[in-house]
Amino acid sequence: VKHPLQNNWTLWFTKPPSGQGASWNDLLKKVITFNTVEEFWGIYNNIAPVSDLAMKSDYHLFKEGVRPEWEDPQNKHGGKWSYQFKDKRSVDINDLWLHTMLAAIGETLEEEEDGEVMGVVVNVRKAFFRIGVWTRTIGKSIPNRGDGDVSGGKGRSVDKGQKILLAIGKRFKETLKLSPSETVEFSGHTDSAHSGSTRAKAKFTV
Ligand code: M7G
Repeated sequence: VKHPLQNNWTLWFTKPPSGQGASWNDLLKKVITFNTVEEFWGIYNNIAPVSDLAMKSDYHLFKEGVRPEWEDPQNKHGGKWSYQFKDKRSVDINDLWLHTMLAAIGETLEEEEDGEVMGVVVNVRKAFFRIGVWTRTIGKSIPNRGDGDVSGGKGRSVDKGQKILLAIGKRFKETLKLSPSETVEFSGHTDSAHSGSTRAKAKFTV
């Protein structure tokens, strides 16, 4: 018997650049799409653990049909919660990434009707590991509908939109087993794209 997931998920991998001139698009590779618990474990048990990945690698686990990049129409007005583990040697990054993936596919990061979570990502960098959760909105208006809409998405009030995002941040922080004195940070993708990096200024923290 196979246990179906609520959504179909696609695993992506960002290859570290070898030499110069490789673009983001050359390096981002789709690995596989799945929709059962059993398939998830089959894949998980057959790919390299995060701790074995080369510097500048990423894994992305996104809902099928959403590319793990700012440019995707479904991410365009979104943002992400993230946390950087700077003490790379003391953190069990494999365990934290596994639990982040399980929270995503098990749909425990949000309420079913929220529809905010697009995917989760882990970045292997020289000075840190970073885990993030991408959201569809930044908790307020999605512009350019031409109707002056100022809702928090899906006809929500801005207040409700921000509450939903904060709740996702809290659950993400729990998933990462962070102490109360540590904070996860939220930033909008537009800021990330402009600064050319995710090290953009945080909009809010939890
Ligand atoms: P990062 O992995 O978000 O953060 O971005 P880092 O600076 O801590 O490593 C690293 C680089 O990857 C960026 O400067 C971009 O060149 C590229 N990059 C990352 N993302 C998530 C995107 C994306 O969504 N679209 C494009 N075009 N490039 C990206």
